[in-house]
Amino acid sequence: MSSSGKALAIASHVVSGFVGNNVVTFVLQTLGIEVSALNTVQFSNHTGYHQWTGSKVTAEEILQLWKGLKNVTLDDEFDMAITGYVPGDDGVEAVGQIIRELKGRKKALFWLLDPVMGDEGKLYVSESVVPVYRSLVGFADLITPNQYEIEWLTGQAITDRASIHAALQLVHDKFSVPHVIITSIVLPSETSSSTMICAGSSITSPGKSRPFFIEIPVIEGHYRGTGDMFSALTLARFREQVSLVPGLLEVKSWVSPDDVVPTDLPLAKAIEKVLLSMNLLLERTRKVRSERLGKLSEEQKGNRIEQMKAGELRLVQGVMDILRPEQSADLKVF
Ligand code: PLP
Ligand code: PXL
Repeated sequence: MSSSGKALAIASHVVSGFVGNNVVTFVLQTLGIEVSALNTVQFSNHTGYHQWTGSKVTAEEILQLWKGLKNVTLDDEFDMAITGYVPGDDGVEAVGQIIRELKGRKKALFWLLDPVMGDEGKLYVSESVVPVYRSLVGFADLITPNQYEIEWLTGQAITDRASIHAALQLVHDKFSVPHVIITSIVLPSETSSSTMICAGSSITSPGKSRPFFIEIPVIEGHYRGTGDMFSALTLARFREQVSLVPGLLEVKSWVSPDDVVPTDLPLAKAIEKVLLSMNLLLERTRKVRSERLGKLSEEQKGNRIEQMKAGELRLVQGVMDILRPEQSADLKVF
């Protein structure tokens, strides 16, 4: 497989279940990327259960772990970094420091930044995190905000296709980020309730970029860890695409013809594959959830904990959805 290499993954850890680094590690390893996982929280389970034990990792502890890697020269092996949920502004600052050091050492280090801040109108990090992300985003090679997060980052409200376009352009112009994907956009005016939009854009040459849109079916139910799965799949699949281009991870300087049709963009090709995997794995998860809830009494069915347990991503069972989505779609392996 063309995708090999080593990634530093900074995200949360749960003892049981599939969010954060449990997802990122499995997805990247399945697709042939070695992972060093630096955990930003250690909780018993994800917060959707509304109760958990454990603690956040402090910014000092994050930097201490980074220092430990440097002390034994394990820091010079990474050619990718992927970062997700970090709860506080000092933690995000610490992540920024790590990335700056990594990039200072190896210019071609590729950083996928998922600026996890909130969803569906609610912030789930402290508001003080927002300006820190704004100050760091220019170091990223690819960002994967959702609709709510892109609004916080750019100040551009997403209401229609023109505003999606404007937000994508702002990411390139204001922050100089070469690649961006906005996930799970819901536009009542443009999409039916059964679909949502994933919109992306890559800079193709100085001052020019190519946006694209992909409409995807919404799968019934709310699942945790989907953003982590999306960003890990995106890192692996995009790397497969750009590794076909001479210059390998020098994505910032990579130039494609401006007349490339959007569907030929490496980012768009990668995202098509990512969304196929997402669709298969979420459909698998939905089926298991519905079977499990179907076996419960009405009272148990209404219990939040039972609902969360039933809806954990079926990641291990879905390894083929991740590895070979085209074949998995044909085989319908369950
Ligand atoms: N759900 C589905 C079906 C998706 O395809 C994606 C990404 O496109 C997500 C969720 C992830 O979105 P978010 O970053 O809002 O968690
Ligand atoms: O990205 C999802 C996620 C990550 N980390 C923790 C979470 C969740 C979603 O609930 O609780 C700790």
